[in-house]
Amino acid sequence: ISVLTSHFTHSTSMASEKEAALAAIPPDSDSPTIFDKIINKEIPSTVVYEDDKVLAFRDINPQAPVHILIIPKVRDGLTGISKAEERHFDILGRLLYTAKLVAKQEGLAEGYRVVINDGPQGCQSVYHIHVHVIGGRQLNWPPG
Ligand code: TR5
Repeated sequence: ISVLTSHFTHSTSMASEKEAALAAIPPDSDSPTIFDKIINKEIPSTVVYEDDKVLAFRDINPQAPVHILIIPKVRDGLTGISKAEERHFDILGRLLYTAKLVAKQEGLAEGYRVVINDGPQGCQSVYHIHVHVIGGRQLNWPPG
């Protein structure tokens, strides 16, 4: 165990993200997540956009100068994009449209990336659907 602990302590951020994703609540779980506390303002976050349906706030572990998460205020079973149903059409459209609004607000005129990670292999670590808006530097493709 101590060897493993030591390994993880000295692992790269990529490995620790993978570790967090693997340790996260399983994809079929409907348990509350940390984002419920952010929505309820029980935990502080830096909100950059909010309306009655969505909340956008700065990622606590930014991967670029601009890294924002956009989430629905009501999860309604949308733990991830793989759980999308027809009833989610409106909120899914609103999440993507908000990505555009936020990117413009952040001045990302040269481009940016919109990402939804799904499941363990997608490195999803929080099972409340969220759209990442990442920009402010040259991004690489393909991702890791
Ligand atoms: O890996 P996925 O796609 O699931 O993305 C989850 C994101 O949530 C990661 O980029 C984390 O850095 C981010 N995250 C996790 C927490 C958190 C956060 N962003 C803002 N504020 C946060 N708090 C207060 N707590 C977290 N655990």
